[in-house]
Amino acid sequence: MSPGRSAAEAVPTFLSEALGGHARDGVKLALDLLDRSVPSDTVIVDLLGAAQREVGERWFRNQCTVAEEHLATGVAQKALDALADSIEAPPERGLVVVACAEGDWHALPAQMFAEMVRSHGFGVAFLGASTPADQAESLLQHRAPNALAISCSVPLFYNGVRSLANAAHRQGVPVIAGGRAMGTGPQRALRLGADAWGTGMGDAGMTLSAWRESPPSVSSTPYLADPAALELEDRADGIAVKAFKGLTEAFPEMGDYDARQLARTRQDLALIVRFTAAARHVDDPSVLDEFLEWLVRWLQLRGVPPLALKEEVTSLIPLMAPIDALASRMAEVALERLVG
Ligand code: B12
Repeated sequence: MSPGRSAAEAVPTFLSEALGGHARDGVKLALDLLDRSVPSDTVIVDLLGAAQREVGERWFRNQCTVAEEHLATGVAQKALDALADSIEAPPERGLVVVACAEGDWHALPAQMFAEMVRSHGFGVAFLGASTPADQAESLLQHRAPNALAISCSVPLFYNGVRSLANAAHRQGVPVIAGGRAMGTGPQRALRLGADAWGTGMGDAGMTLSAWRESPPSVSSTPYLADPAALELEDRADGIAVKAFKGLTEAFPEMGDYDARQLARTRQDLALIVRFTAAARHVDDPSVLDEFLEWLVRWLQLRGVPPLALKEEVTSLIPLMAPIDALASRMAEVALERLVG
């Protein structure tokens, strides 16, 4: 690697090594930055994190297959493990347990955060992907950490955040939540029962240090989801089947869809319902807006006109209304924004 290149500038080379299957070269590139005294947090965020986001964008744009994403993620994982082995962490002060919300398989972002926490002198127990709350609870009871850090990458797993937070609170452990799905402010995290929200080691590091000095008092009264939003989530597939039937009757041109397009439409309908329920769980319409923007882009990049999405949301609104009136209203407003 040329001398002086920053972590961000090294992303294209790292990605071409990773996608070319040259895992050792990718790992070496990350370790070289560390040798040049680039802080490990910077290597993690500006090299590995940025490379992963770029892979996600390419996958989204159909410029990279799922297989290539897995290949690149595997190299980023190896590089992260190598960095973790090379980081000289200060003596451990306290313990932080890091876990993904149940259902969420994005373990790598959680591990990136975990390694940064470790490099800042905390002991870390990293539980990996999708952690069931009851299993986490017995570990928390046994290890009595200073904090539980919950990572959530996709809003579909908000209930997993909530149940982990409730489990931690039953054991008197304070909770910080972060990750891509936790948004740009504390609202989502707090609505799910977390005591704090963070984006990275800057803000989260301060919270964890403060808690180590002076643990916050936590209430064991559980945060409960709105039953209507929970029911909506449970019935997403059934609602999607009904909406799909209505759409095929109203739009005979759907008869020209191939099997893949039909399956995708059914899947999208269920996802719209699930993301509406997710928005309800955190009382934040932007969860649904962001998802619909994502879906519009997804469909456009695959040659499906946005009109199809408008029809999909329109068909779902009356089916959601009897189960969760607030959700159906949220979808109406999101639809207005989408077409407006
Ligand atoms: C790799 C990957 C996967 C891998 C994960 C493997 C692994 N070991 O992690 C696999 C293949 C499992 C996967 C599956 C899916 N994925 Co995925 N995935 C990704 C990808 C490409 C990279 C993830 C990553 O490593 N990010 C890198 C880090 C840097 O991201 P980060 O979240 O910002 O994390 C940082 C901070 O947030 C912070 N942080 C993290 N946790 C915490 C916690 C606390 C407390 C704090 C304070 C901070 C903090 O530290 C991190 C380092 O800076 C992303 C793209 C992306 N933009 O992230 C998509 C992405 C997240 N996936 C996506 C999707 C849709 C899915 C699937 C639903 C696809 C499908 N149809 O099956 C499934 C869901 C599976 C499940 N049940 O979880 C979408 C989500 C879109 C949306 N609307 O929400 C994304 C954004 C891709 C895209 N461009 O559309 N995925």
